This record gives sequence, C-alpha cells and structure tokens, in this order.
Amino acid sequence: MRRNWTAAALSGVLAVSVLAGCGGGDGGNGGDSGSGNDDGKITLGFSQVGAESGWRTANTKSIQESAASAGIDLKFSDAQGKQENQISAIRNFITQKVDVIAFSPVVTSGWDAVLQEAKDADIPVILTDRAVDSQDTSLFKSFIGSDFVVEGQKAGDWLLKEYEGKSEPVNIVELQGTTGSAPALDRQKGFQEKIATNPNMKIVKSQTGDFKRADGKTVMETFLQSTPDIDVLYAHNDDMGLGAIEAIEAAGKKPGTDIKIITVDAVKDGMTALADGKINFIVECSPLLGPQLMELVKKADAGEEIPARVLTEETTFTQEQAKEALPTRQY
Ligand code: GZL
Ligand code: ZN
Repeated sequence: MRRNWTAAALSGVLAVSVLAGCGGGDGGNGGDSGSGNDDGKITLGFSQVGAESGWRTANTKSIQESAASAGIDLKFSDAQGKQENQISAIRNFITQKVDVIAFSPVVTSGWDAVLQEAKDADIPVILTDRAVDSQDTSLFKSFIGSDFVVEGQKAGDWLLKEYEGKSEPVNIVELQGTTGSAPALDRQKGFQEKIATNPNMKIVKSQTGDFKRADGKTVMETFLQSTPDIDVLYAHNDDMGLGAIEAIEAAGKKPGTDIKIITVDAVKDGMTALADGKINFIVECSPLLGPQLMELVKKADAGEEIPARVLTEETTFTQEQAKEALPTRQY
C-alpha cells in the first residue's frame, strides 16, 4: 500500500484523497492496488543471493521473521547465486507492482538497467548486505550493510599484532569469497593494505572458495599440496575456513596452531571452532539486518527520506571471547 498522501489530502475527503493520494502526490505512481493486496499492508519484494553459507541462512531468517513481525507482506526469491535470477526476480516484483524492492546483489556490477526500470516504475529500492558499483546513486534509496574494507582491516590488524616484533617470514594463503562480490573485493582490499605494512608478510596463494565450505576445503587442499610452509590462512568467511580446517587436519596439521586461521562472519559453527582453538580470530559480520531493513521499508513506502547508508554494528572475537559469547549467540 503506497501512502504518499500530503497533509492537505488527508484533511480533505478521505475517500477521495486516498484515491487521489495514490494517483496524485508525486505525479502518479500507479496507485497501490497493483500489489494485489488492498488490505493496507506493505508488499516487499526481496531477492536473496542464495543459501551458500551459515551467514546467508541467518540473514534470510532475520528478513523473513522481521517482515512477519512488522506486518509486511514479503515476496521472497532465492537466486541460487545467479545474477540473472536476481534480475528476473526484480522484474517480476516490478510487474507485480510491489511497494518496495530490497535485494542483496550477488556481485557489484550489472544492475543499472534493472534498477532504472524499478525507478521508472516508481518503486523504491533498498540494497542490503552487499553494494553495487552503480555511479547513479538515485537508483536506490539506501544501502544497509557492513563496511567490508573495515572488516578486512580488522583481520589484518590482528595479524600484525600477532607477529609484532618477530622477524621470520609469514606465508599467508587467502580463500576469497564469491568472485566480483563486494565482500570479496573489499575484505581482500582492507586486509592487503594492513599487511603491506609488514615486509615479512606475504600472500603466497589467493583463490576463491565462493563462500562455500566444500570449495574452501578443496582449494585449501591444493594450497597445502603446492605450498610447503603455510603460516596463516585468511578466509573471507567462516564456512570456507571450516572447510579448510578439514583439509588441514587431513594433511596431519593442527589448525589454529601449525596454521593460524582468521575468518569473517562469526556464525555459530565458526565461533565453536574459535572456542575450540581451531580458528584464532573472527571478525563479525552481522546477518541480522531484518529489523533495520523493515524500518527503512516502511519509511520508503511512506515516501519519507531515509539515510543513504546504514552501517551495521559488529565486533571481533578472540578464542576467549568466543567461549563467553557462544551460549547466547543468536546465529
Ligand atoms: C557478507 C555476506 C557474505 C558472508 C558470507 O555480508 O555477503 O556472503 O560473509 C555470505 O558468509 O555467503
Ligand atoms: Zn613459516
């Protein structure tokens, strides 16, 4: 239900202003009947990346639960990691005349055309979790998500402290997230700029594991076969780190001791491995974006201004902190 009434219209004959409000206000927006439910509820079309990791599962749960508790009618689509599926889902939402569209773009580029179509249909779009590289920021109302460069910097800072005052070479292998995705690009950038300040540190291998546990395992196996002395693994998410741990143990090495491991996310499985000493440090990336997203959706539907950037609160965990946090961990 699009509510972009002006105060004047509201003070008029409500029945007329409701119709006029829907057709009038910002020069006509096709009204609210398009989304097929005139029960006054907001209809939100959400296109999710997929179900590739524990983080994604927790993120989906947060969005679905918070839509329900906000009384928002959620049309949810899972793209199985494919951009073309997200683009067609967004086109479907436009055809269905949903009130608001939100999505987590699997990769940063290739969105301008479909975002322009949503804008032409006067449907506000909110980006969640991952960003796009569109230069035209009028194509979306807001981006709510983490600063992945900062996450990479936090990982790098911990490693610099870990090797402070030591002089031996530090050979690092890196499991990158999905190629072309904002988290993979920026977590790599943030980490690299930090370790560049220590000449002993070198990333000797770097390859994508697509944020998936199975891929993290197979890529780590190739790293172990080709690189005799690996001191550190930096994995862009817990799931790939957990897969790598299986490969490290199969090679007869102790994860967290023979090879120090840093990951990002802090989902339950990662935090458990951290508490067990198999991971050394985790940078949190909160998936619980649902409640804040629904607030933004309500404002966007009402035609209110919303902040262009909403940064998620998140922290970091050592092994000790993981032991304390685990019992009350929501995801
Ligand atoms: C980060 C999110 C990433 C997670 C991965 O906000 O996009 O995608 O770090 C997930 O676990 O697959
Ligand atoms: Zn070494």
